[in-house]
Amino acid sequence: MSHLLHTGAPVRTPELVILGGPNSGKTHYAGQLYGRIRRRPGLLRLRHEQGTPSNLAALEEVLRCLEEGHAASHTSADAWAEVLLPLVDERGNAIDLRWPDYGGEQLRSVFESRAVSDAWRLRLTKADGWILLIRLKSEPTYPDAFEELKKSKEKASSSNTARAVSWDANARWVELLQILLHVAGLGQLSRLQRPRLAVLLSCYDELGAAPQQPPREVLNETLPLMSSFIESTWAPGEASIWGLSSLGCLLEPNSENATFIDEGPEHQGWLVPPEGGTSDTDLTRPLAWLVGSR
Ligand SMILES: Nc1nc2c(ncn2[C@@H]2O[C@H](COP(=O)(O)OP(=O)(O)OP(=O)(O)O)[C@@H](O)[C@H]2O)c(=O)[nH]1
Ligand SMILES: [Mg+2]
Repeated sequence: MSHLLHTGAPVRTPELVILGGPNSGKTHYAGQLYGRIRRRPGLLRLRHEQGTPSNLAALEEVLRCLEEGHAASHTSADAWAEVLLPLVDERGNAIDLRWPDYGGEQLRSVFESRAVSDAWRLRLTKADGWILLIRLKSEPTYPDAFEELKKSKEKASSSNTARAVSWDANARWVELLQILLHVAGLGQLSRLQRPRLAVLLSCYDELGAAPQQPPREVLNETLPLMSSFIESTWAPGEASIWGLSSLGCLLEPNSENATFIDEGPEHQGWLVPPEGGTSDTDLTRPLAWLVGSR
């Protein structure tokens, strides 16, 4: 999709959908992206001829919290806010990107009620790229459950009761992705070229994974079923898996982190690219890949 600026230069307007449950890191990634494109540009930066975009109060607020060394607050369950980021890539291509933030409970309730609002259906159908934020540390899995199944009833641990009421994250993500693909009208007979999928393993610092390990391997070790679902659903090269640490460490609402205060949030946070290797401070890389600027 594109429209013309009054200068005659075409501006691309790719649509992205951000998918992440509560506490998955959506708001802090958005705030850190904003700090990067404004103050420490990488592959994507702000288009200054546009002046300061006017609807950025929410992101300014996240950055202000981080400058004071503490976390921003949880986004309320029914909130939906969208900002328009006028960007330019390395080659000088102008891109207008609408970036949404919302309470992650909305995605959870899609799964639980198996119902998708018209607004979500439209977004999913129109999107050129999907971003999936997964905080692996908070994903419940039960790798020992199969072993337990072999034991007699008396010997099996009582934690089986908990398993019976809580879904393994593998099954939950595959089910959710199937619902979303179905709603978006995307069949799974042939592997998908569009929308591109960027899986961001958020709060990657919590996992202690070595940067040289490709994040795909980390996903595969932790959520093997979900990882193979992605590999068999998307065409090779159209899904990529990144390690994302927007903050580099955990901040609480009452933290006073001296490094954030002294050096500024734009100097914190890093990601591990799909191929692994050294970590990179350019948090815009997954977006540049999604919108085809890389
Ligand atoms: N360790 C670590 N913690 C992080 C990072 N990014 C965010 N967090 C923490 O994770 C918590 C949740 O992050 P948010 O960005 O608020 O999550 P959200 O997806 O917007 O959550 P909802 O608003 O509830 O939908 C916050 O307490 C952050 O401090 C990170 O890179 N590393
Ligand atoms: Mg939030």
